[in-house]
Amino acid sequence: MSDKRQRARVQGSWAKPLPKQPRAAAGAVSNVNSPASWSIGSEQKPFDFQQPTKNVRDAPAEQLIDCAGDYDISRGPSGVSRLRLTPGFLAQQEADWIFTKLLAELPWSQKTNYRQGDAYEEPRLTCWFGELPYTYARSTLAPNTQWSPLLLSLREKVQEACGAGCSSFNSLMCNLYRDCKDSIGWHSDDEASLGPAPTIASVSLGDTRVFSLRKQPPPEENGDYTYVERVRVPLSHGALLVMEGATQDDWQHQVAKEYHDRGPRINLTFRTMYPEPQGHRPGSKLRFTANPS
Ligand SMILES: O=C(O)CCC(=O)C(=O)O
Repeated sequence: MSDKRQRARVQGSWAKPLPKQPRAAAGAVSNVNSPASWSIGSEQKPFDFQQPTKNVRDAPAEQLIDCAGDYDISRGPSGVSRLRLTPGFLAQQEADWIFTKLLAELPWSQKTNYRQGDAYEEPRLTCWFGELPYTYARSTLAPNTQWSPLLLSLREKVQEACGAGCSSFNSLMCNLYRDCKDSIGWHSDDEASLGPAPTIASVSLGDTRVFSLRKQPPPEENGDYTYVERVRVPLSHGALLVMEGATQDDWQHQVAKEYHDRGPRINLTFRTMYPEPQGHRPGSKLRFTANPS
């Protein structure tokens, strides 16, 4: 290939010839040292750079949590929001075996939720264990006390790891993300039936998915999440994540869809449920947040 042709080649295709520049009128100044100017056609206009008067606002950088440890992600009037991550909480072979068994044996089904009167199917499969029903997004998972020996021993192991304050997980929400298109939208686990400042312990099995958190914006932001703090926690096969303190009050979380293939993932969230407070509509929130999807 000639040198000229080689230079004209752009990323595997051929460069289009550049449009002809209008010739500068005779006497027109074309000098990099003169004040900045821009042109439309042959017309030249002076351009004065103005320093912006308003402060330009940057969103805070997203924080990545991917190592074992306790992380205080915020501290506010409602208290400390704490995440405790233990990657490899279950050893690889144990996690493989549990994953295969739960995928095959749990009574997975697709829940129908309601938003402003419209029904929609959750983009994942779920099943629920506990003596009490669990209502969220205007639909109820019926009580189910059929804990298998495997689920009971997992609960034991999780409670031991969580220590004091986690000895009474009486309920388990199981989520199955079949592929990269399955997800759970932004929400907080803050139904009144979970009590104030709930501790929630979540075990992940199968393909890694990103668990994201975003801070609740202050009231003056009118529900705008543009500038809030964000945290990203990749949850791998066998990982344990515990959310504590004010995490459900002050943060929302989600597992978003992904645009690359993902294998199935199971998430088990152990919780302590209380009977719905008297006079409360089932599933009502301690404070208002959007429904998960
Ligand atoms: O799949 C996960 O890691 C999160 C599940 C979740 O947010 C929930 O069950 O409320």
